[in-house]
Amino acid sequence: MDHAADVYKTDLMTITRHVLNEQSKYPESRGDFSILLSHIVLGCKFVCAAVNKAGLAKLIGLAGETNIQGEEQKKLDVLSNEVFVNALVSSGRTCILVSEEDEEATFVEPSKRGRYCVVFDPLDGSSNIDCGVSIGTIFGIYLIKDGGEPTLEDVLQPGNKMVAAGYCMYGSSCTFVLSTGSGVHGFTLDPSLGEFIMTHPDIKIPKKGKIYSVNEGNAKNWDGPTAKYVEKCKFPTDGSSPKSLRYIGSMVADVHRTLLYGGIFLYPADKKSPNGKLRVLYEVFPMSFLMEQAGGQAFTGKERALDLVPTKIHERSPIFLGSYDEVEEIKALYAAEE
Ligand code: AHM
Ligand code: MG
Repeated sequence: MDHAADVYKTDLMTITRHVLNEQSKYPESRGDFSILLSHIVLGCKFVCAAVNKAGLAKLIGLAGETNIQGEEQKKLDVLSNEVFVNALVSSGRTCILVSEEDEEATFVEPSKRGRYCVVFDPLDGSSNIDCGVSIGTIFGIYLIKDGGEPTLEDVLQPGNKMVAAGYCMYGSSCTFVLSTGSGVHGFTLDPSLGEFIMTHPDIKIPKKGKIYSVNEGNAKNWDGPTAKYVEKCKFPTDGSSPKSLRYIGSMVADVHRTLLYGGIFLYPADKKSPNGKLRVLYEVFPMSFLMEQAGGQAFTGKERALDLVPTKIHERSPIFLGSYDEVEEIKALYAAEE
């Protein structure tokens, strides 16, 4: 037996190798996607390093600006946004960028333009930075039609038009989860190599789950179906055991757990926020894309989340996503209301 192979895994599936493998299925592919992705991965590695050093480098703190949602922006948000914008523009493969941190979409100058539009939240869950809880980057990718000037219409597309989506979680390890439309794969950063190595091939979400994840502090203002669903989680009427509640308040971490362990994550509408809190383009769509690719479902309370057609780049939507059977229950409760 090969001793080295016994101790070390010697055939490593990096993200680049994985994407190149996938691309080889399409002979017409020009390799642009793997270049784009390598720039996104670079951004994630940078943010991962910055998050790890945040306490030491005194990077945490208010940058004295507010973002377009009127929230206080932390320095790490600003830094992460700059890193991703620079990495994406310099890839030469993008034409439009939509970031949670920028009010307007960025149209890449013609000399650096490519065919991809990237929508992203560079550092989601920033209220968790100060206490060291997991945070993450979320992204979705669209392809513009060949020829023609890019316009905002190219990103105001339903999620079912995305060609890829993913997130990177900066937690106890740095985990990158990606779907290019043929399943969901997870990679973990090996800090000694500086490479993401495939650790979770072909993730499938369990069909049923034992965990629900929601900010119950908003319960007073929930609509009927949400209230009924959560009540059933706690007091099931079919003889099953009550579900456990897990809520980190950091979408990437809550969705990552839901993907691996099953269950449901919900950020519903309420009387104060009739469209919920989470943003369609760079939070709801990428996570819904991943859920469906993993065998789960994503629903807005009205329709399949990926069929929603956004009209504004920072639009919000209620979202229920997770195990197939759990989302089926929510859908039935909304259908009964009609
Ligand atoms: P952010 O983009 O300002 O960080 O807000 C999004 C975050 C999500 O990560 C998380 O799911 C949600 O806000 C939590 O909201 P709440 O504190 O209302 O439960
Ligand atoms: Mg966010």
